[in-house]
Amino acid sequence: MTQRTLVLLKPDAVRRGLVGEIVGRIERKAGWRITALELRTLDRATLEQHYAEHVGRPFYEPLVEFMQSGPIVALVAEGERVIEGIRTLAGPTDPIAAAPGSIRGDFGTITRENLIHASDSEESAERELKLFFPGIA
Ligand code: FUP
Repeated sequence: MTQRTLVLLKPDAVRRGLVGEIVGRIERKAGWRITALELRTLDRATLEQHYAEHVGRPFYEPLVEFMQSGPIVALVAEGERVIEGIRTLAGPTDPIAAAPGSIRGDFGTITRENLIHASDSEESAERELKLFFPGIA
């Protein structure tokens, strides 16, 4: 089943020079393709929409601040079961709980700075692709 998903390489990944490393892991999966990619700085309005489900949680404000703290890389990946697949490459939200070999497990320590966002379902992917890449969705 071919799918499309939205990936964000968060400000910590860009600051630490891990863009090539993370994009490389996505590119090396057989048959997956990156069909859009851009370095950009996010505004608050976009982040409020993106993280709407987390409004009111204690980590929400620091998360929105952190996501505006520097440029991110937004990309679209396409391929066989890519939504589930990139979530597997990323690992669980808490990088200490994430297995070595996953992106968060290999490079992260604290939950807020967990390097990567990837859509978690077909519905989220559709919504997030429209938000970040309205031209292609
Ligand atoms: P994920 O789907 O793994 O990206 O994680 P969530 O959608 O649950 O959370 C989105 C982001 O909120 C995480 F990537 C990091 C941040 N977060 C915290 O800072 N603290 C928490 O306790 C949970 C999430």
